[in-house]
Amino acid sequence: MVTAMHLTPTDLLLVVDVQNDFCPGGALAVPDGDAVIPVIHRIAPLFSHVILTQDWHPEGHTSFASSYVTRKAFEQVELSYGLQTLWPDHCIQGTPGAEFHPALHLPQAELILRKGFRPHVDSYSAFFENDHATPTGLDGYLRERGFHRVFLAGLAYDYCVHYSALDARRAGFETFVLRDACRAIDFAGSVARIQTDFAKAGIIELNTNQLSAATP
Ligand code: VGL
Ligand code: ZN
Repeated sequence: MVTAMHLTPTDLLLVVDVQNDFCPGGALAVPDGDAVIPVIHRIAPLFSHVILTQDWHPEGHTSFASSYVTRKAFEQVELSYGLQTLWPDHCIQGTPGAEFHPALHLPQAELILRKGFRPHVDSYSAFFENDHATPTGLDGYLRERGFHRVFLAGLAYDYCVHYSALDARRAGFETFVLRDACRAIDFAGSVARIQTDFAKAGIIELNTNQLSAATP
């Protein structure tokens, strides 16, 4: 059990998909999704570097149930790269649902990484699209910037945070999930399974009260 985590200047806060469509009232609302915002605002000043991700789909995206005649949201379909869950239309490029929640205030963010923009591939992870083959470029960016440890916050714990954390770890970064700075969709008991996956992968779950700023 980790008790206190001292941050260093090469630590990165990765804020995942805090967008209108994932917050209450949005097209794919995560229960209590906007509750992550004050938590993220409290911890962001402890980090020297912040990056945001933005789910960013074209209309008619292959992950939308509406793209199929006989399918409903939350069903699964077999695509060329494997099983894909179908979602209500969400985070369509240039629409209000795709914008960051208006209360999110992180002007210091150094990069906004958009993902899910290829019409035929979904991308939960900020590192690899759902075909597990197409890179987003984030791995190279983080490496070139000299970051060593990635701390994740945002939405949804069981989808984009989950897959981003696994890929960060696989890419060789020490990876931490800030549990109280995330909220989950949690259908079909996904949360309990993910906690086991994280432990197996060597990903550490922390609460934000365990973080402290780097001591100079
Ligand atoms: C997400 C489902 C579909 C997420 C994005 O941000 O967790 N989930 N697209
Ligand atoms: Zn999406």
